[in-house]
Amino acid sequence: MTTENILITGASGQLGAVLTKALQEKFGVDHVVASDLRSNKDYEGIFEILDVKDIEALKAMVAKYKITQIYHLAAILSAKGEEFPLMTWDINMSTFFNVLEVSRLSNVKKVFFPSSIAVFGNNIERVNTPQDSNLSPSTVYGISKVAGENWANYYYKKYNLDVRSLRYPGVIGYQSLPGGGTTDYAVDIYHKAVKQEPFECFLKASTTLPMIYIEDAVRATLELMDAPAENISVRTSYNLSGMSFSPEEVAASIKKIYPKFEVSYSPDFRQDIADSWPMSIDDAQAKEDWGWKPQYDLDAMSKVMIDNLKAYYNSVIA
Ligand code: AKB
Repeated sequence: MTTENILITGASGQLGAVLTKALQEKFGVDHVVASDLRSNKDYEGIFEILDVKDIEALKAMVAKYKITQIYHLAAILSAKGEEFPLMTWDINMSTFFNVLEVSRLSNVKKVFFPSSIAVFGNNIERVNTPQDSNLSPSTVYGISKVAGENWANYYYKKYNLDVRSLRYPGVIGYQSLPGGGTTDYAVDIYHKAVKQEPFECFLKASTTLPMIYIEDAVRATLELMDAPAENISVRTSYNLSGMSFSPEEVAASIKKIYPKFEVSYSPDFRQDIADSWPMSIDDAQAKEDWGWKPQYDLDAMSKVMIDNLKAYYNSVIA
């Protein structure tokens, strides 16, 4: 019987929804509180409407459920964030400050903070980008993640708060539609293929980016949070990778199943964001510290994405 009580913020988002289910399986449905700004009628378990910008509401939620771990997923992503830069900064930073402050002043023992490949910018090695590369992000989202990483490290050193973090690459999953990320073309392309519709990509065909299948991303998160504290040598954020591919490579993988699938390329403002990010990531430190090892490559991901999206769209049509 666990003594842990888990709070997830942003639980209705792409990663939040899948991570919440994994946490329910690990700790039990009654020990996991999912939260987001709006109600989620499809959710099975404890769900609370929570604006993490409201520190008193967060404090009350932590007390009500005797929370011991917080997974803080609420944030505005890279592409969406560029539409409203100052609002993105305010939301991404004020919510994390509230999580850090409420955690250190209550019985919260562990905090997970999602960082991103968006922390990287130009003037670095873009192939196998090292863990300790210079961080000069080109987006407000990336700036907020660099700041968040350093605040995580500060709260660990000053208050001994066990904050842990991963620099997620593009996360690909079938459970939700794209949510404002530069890598989200790689989610939408599968939906179009299964619906037998042509796909227009907002990046150039050759734009290679680091990616990860959502099950690998969730497993990495749980393995990081489960690792003994003494094994955690990185208190800003760990580089993490599953695979790297370009739009033309994922299109070729899909065409092994849908030979007639048509893809065109019309780069927009998101091309500049993608061009500032790594092409592949060196996650050797994660492998060394807590045994990270991805299980999905591109073709394995394409199969599971297409199988599940076919089942979903068939159920919708039926
Ligand atoms: C985005 O594209 O903004 C996110 C990310 C890479 O952090 N998916």
